[in-house]
Amino acid sequence: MNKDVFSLCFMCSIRCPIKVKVKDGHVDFIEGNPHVAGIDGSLCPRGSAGKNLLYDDQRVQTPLIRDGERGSGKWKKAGWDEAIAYVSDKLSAIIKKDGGHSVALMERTQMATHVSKTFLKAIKSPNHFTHDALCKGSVNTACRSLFGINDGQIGIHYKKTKHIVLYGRNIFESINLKEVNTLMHALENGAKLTYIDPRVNVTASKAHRYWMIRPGTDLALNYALIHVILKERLYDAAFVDTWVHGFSELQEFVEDYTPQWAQKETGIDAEQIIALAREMSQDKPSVIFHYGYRGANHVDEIYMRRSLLILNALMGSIEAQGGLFIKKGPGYLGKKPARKLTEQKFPKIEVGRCDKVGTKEFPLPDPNHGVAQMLPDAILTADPYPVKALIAYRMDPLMSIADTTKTKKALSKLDLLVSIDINYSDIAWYSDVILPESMYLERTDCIMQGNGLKPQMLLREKAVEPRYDTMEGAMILKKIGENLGIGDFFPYESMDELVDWQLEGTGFTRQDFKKKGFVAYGSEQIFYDRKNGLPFKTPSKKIEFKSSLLEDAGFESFPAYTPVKTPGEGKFRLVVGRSAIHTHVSTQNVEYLNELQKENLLWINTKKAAALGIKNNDYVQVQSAVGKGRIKAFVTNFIHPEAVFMVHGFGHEGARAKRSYKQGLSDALIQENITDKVGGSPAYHDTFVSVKAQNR
Ligand SMILES: Nc1nc2c(c(=O)[nH]1)N[C@H]1C(S)=C(S)[C@@H](COP(=O)(O)OP(=O)(O)OC[C@H]3O[C@@H](n4cnc5c(=O)[nH]c(N)nc54)[C@H](O)[C@@H]3O)O[C@H]1N2
Ligand SMILES: Nc1nc2c(c(=O)[nH]1)N[C@H]1C(S)=C(S)[C@@H](COP(=O)(O)OP(=O)(O)OC[C@H]3O[C@@H](n4cnc5c(=O)[nH]c(N)nc54)[C@H](O)[C@@H]3O)O[C@H]1N2
Ligand code: SF4
Ligand SMILES: [Mo]
Repeated sequence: MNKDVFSLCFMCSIRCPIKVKVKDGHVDFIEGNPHVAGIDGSLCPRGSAGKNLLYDDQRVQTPLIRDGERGSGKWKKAGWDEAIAYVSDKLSAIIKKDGGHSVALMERTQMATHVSKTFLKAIKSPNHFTHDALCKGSVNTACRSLFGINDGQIGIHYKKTKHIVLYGRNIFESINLKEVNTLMHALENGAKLTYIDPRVNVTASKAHRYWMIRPGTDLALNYALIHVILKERLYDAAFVDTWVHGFSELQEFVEDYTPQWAQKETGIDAEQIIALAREMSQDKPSVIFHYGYRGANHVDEIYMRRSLLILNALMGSIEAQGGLFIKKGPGYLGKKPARKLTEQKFPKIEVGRCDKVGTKEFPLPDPNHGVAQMLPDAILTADPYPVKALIAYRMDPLMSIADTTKTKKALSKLDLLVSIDINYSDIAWYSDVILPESMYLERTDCIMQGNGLKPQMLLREKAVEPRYDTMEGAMILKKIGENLGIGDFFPYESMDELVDWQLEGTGFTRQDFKKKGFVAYGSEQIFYDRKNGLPFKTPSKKIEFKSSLLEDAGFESFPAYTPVKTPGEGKFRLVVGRSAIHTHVSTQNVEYLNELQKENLLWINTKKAAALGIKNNDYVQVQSAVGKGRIKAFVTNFIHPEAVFMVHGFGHEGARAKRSYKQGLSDALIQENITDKVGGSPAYHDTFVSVKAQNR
């Protein structure tokens, strides 16, 4: 029997809407959902390889309990009842002795996140960690400091933009499919693209203007752009007068940051900086200074992100067609979003977070997400209290937190380490128990609320039955919860029942998703009135250049620029990023994707390589203060001489994932665990390394 099932891809976290063609209970073909504008049937390489993952026998097939040392790879197969009982008994003992707060759960935010949050709230633990800080924590804090809302509530209107400036936002390789398609159309329709990156990548190759910036100096460039914009009065005066708080303070601050000053710091020609400021002003307000994710990750990252958002505000591009917009939820149309289990009443949690987020020591990062890279320290120091158990749910702290050696040392102190994963990831391999989740084509998931210009809801519907002895994450947590005596917080017996519960009061049923895979609350795009209807949630109700959030916490709104360190003799700044073929640390073992890219390479500047006696394809040793490893060199003119670059996510240790095992080098092994203590992001690019030729 043939059927088409609308669902959501999960080869990465973007969760593009898909149409799955099913033939006799097997997935025959996956394509993008043709009903969704911007997707129009398309998929990225990883999305197309979803079928390959489904039929891969190298993913985890049954629950497993460790039968040797941590990381020894010795496993005992277990039934679900046995594995759940094992985990629950251990958790129960830990909670009894050390309290619920000694249990942490770490996950890449996803649709069932409200279930994991419920689990922790019910056992009275504040220690829910998401990927957010690792990915864009300082962007989140920067947005809250300026607008009073976080980056998740802000969108980018690529479709109508006239000029977009990307700072290391490698949009054509670090893919969000809808953004790629929409921006390509905008470029075809005459939009301009300026790209700034110490490395010439695919996005650089598509840009009208490319600047090879000296790594880490984006903030200097932005201060100079602001200087020119204010000096030449290139800003949107009406918008700024109405909506900006702290304009004169900014004016005074940027006085000395001239383009000539920035040229020395960034390596970008002063005349070029002035030209960009003027061009952007001509096209305002339909312009975007993209605030990015992972481009420049340094200890002062929050100020770099703020400077980008300030540039947008000066151009009046907030809530403008072709600029940035504030996302609208169903509430705007008088309708209700999907329910979340977290709306229930929970017992009071008496202690603060173990990463100290929300305390005087670490006041500004978002406590809804925590700062995951602080967890190793929290475990090692037992300050403010011991953490005894960790559930890693679709997140790998060993590869996604810098300094694997330190993370491993911390995890080895835990009484219990559980992974809910689909793969033999490094963290699963190191765990005490692996609880295998059904992969996305095999599971119905919680509702995805799609806020934006047109609020929607989307559903991941199961396309085929699970191939192996796996379960949905929301069911796994419910079963553990039942054993711990908190079962009442999980009022469902199946995913269908949970989705039905979520849809109560929304006016929609599961049936409504069958037609197109999503439901829309309204048909028109909603823009707020820029004259008097912008709902900023700051104390001044304006965009706070002078930020009460920062200043109340004892930080400056406009700290003086600190010159960026030059790497010492024979040293380089290690920068990392993604490739179009793989997702973070998840897909390196997927057969087709592994064929396309099996290992990562170390990009190194031609002249620097020659001086070190390194030739293309030679093995080199990369060493930092915390780790070292071997990787092949890619010798190229297309990288700034101060930097070396590698793609994140290689060098896996899970031996049963045979194709990716020990292929390439893990960036996390080399990077130091340093944090922007104001914004919350890791300063991934503040590690300096030496590079040596190795005997072939
Ligand atoms: N060193 C270093 N660290 C980084 C980064 C970096 O560039 N370098 N980038 C940062 C960024 S931007 C991000 S967003 C984070 C991402 O960090 P992570 O969330 O850790 O990375 P992912 O590869 O998305 O997924 C992690 C785990 O989810 C598992 N998984 C995949 N699909 C499923 C599923 O359907 N169910 C379950 N239960 N598990 C599944 C994978 O096997 C993998 O073990 O990493 C951050 N950390
Ligand atoms: N194919 C694929 N697509 C993805 C993902 C994936 O894993 N795979 N992950 C998704 C996620 S979670 C995220 S966060 C995004 C990340 O998307 P991006 O934010 O675009 O991040 P990266 O891929 O890390 O690219 C970082 C770029 O910044 C450059 N860079 C390094 N230092 C500097 C600097 O000082 N200044 C400037 N201007 N640039 C610098 C690097 O050379 C690199 O090209 O991608 C998303 N899309
Ligand atoms: S961007 Fe690619 S991998 Fe990510 S959800 Fe979309 S199709 Fe899937
Ligand atoms: Mo990310």
